[in-house]
Amino acid sequence: MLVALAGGVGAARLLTGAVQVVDPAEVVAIVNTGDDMVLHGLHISPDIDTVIYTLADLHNRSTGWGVATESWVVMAELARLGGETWFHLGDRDLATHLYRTQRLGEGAPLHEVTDEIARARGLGVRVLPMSDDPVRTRLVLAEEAEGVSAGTEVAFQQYFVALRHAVAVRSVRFDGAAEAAPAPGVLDAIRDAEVVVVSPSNPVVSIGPILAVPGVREALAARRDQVVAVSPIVAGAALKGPADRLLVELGHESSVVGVARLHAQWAGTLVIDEQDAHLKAAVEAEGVRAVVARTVMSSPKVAASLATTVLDAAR
Ligand code: FO1
Repeated sequence: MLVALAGGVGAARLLTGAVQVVDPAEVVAIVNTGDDMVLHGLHISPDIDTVIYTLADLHNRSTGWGVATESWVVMAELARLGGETWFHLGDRDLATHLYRTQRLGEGAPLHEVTDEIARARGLGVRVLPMSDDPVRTRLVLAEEAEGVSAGTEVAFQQYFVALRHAVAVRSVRFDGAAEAAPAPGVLDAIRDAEVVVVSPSNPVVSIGPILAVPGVREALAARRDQVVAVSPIVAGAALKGPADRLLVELGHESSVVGVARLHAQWAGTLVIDEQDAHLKAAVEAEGVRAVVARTVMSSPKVAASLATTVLDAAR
């Protein structure tokens, strides 16, 4: 069984590679819910939806989130009413949030609703939220941005979308993490996995919340030789999003060595891109085995070979 700690786009790409080399029924994605929010009274789980839409081949390829061949009638009408339209919710995407909100309102836990949505979308992969309990990523700004003063704590989507993450961050916390329980099946999946891959997602705000759920770090550390991280940083930069800036702003190094340091306690191996091959020894000096491979998943074929590299690294 291949278990992936998953954030958004990078994780979804790797999972599309994994299902080419492993039976999808043998793949489990443990997904970040720190980005979740309630907007228009709807519970939105961006990373869960990105993973499910991508594995169902429904995703919008240019943005990485939301649904392809989308329409925006509701958003346009909402704008006419003077409603909030800063967070773009397409008509087909809205169905997901309506269904999820209805089921949660009926008392179904998030892992059950997520399983129903994944099955309805035809997935063989098991998609698990990291927790059924609310964990919300919140960031303190290090500088003023668009009228929001330095020192203000904002919710994740306000940082990522409203402020376009174009603002330095002073600190990040995962509100609710200490009181959260891993969703049913999360710790068992980590314990029984042939390999656990820490996906190439943002180490701070996509992988960080999953690690903050009590019990997860310990479960990973107990399987350290089977835990393989894939660096989201290539040649010092993030392929997409603010991972590189966030690492530096929070006092880490935006390099494969910095990523190795972050995961050294629970990941025995770090897969680094060929562009960082010259840093192999520096990564291994952190006590983490370095495996050099193509990690920029420019095609499903590259994603499949990366998944194979991850599996081989754990064997
Ligand atoms: N990201 C944006 O930059 N702008 C948006 O309007 C936006 C809407 C949106 C709607 C549903 C959804 O699942 C994701 C959406 N995202 C949007 C992406 C989202 O902020 C990110 O996927 C994650 O939260 C970070 O990976």
